[in-house]
Amino acid sequence: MTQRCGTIGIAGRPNTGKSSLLNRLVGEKVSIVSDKPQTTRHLVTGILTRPDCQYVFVDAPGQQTSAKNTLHRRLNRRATEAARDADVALFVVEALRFTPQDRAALERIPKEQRVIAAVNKIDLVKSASTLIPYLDRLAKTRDFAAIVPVSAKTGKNVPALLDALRAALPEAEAMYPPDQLTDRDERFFAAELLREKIYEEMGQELPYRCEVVIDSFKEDGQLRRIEATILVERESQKPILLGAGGERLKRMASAARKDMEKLFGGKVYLGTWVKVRKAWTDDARVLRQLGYE
Ligand SMILES: Nc1nc2c(ncn2[C@@H]2O[C@H](COP(=O)(O)OP(=O)(O)OP(=O)(O)O)[C@@H](O)[C@H]2O)c(=O)[nH]1
Ligand SMILES: [Mg+2]
Repeated sequence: MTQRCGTIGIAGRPNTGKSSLLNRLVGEKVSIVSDKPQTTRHLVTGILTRPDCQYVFVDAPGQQTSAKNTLHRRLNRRATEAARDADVALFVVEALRFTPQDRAALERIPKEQRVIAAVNKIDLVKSASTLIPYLDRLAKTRDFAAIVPVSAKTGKNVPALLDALRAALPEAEAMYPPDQLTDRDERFFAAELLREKIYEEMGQELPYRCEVVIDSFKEDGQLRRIEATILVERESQKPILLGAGGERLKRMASAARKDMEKLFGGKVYLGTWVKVRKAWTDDARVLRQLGYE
């Protein structure tokens, strides 16, 4: 078989399961997931190498229709670029749902870009007969190269999605060594895993006001010593994040540390601090410092 290799930009509105699907496709957790929308903030590459194809997936933030601050606008720009610059865009929607937000996200993918639709969360569809008219309607919204119903949760139909993606990728030699899983380093995953715990633990609004910065990451024999700061926007958010007697922060840090140990395959010491960086989500200078160009 001919060797294929190319990039796949994952697109869609927030919360459709893009990151979950990426993790399922590559078979490892490379991108953080939560039940809250707008979890992903960075472009994360996940690489799957098969004998006849190397898939280079790029996970991206969900495209938001109501960008309320500078951070949102930066994330939307990232999302647009990821879908545009890839060899093929993978548009992820939730089965039986096609909201105005889905439509807007789809319209942000340039007309000339090749798009494959993944209809995710089919494990939640009770009767298969409802899916067929939905797929028909979806097919009318754009000239998709393929439409594949899948479940990131159960893995159902993921092989069919990989086949469809392979057919859309160019003939090329692999770009990365076969055992490489991602382009991100441990420092990046340390920050992301702690941010994931904030999304899991905290109520609706606070995760969006938080950012994790790794102040230092040192390898000390088998031990990784990591110091992290959680930035919040206001003084009043600090005690909420800390919880009574610092209990809540301790719980989040401990959960993050366990995930890091699993991912890195070694012991981790994690020190965490909370600091106020006033209205950082709307401060272009701070956002630039934090890597949101
Ligand atoms: N039942 C079910 N739930 C899923 C499936 N895929 C994802 N989810 C859930 O959907 C929620 C959102 O998943 P994410 O992977 O974070 O979604 P996302 O599209 O990356 O979200 P953003 O990064 O915010 O744009 C989480 O609660 C997931 O557990 C699926 O196939 N079935
Ligand atoms: Mg995501």
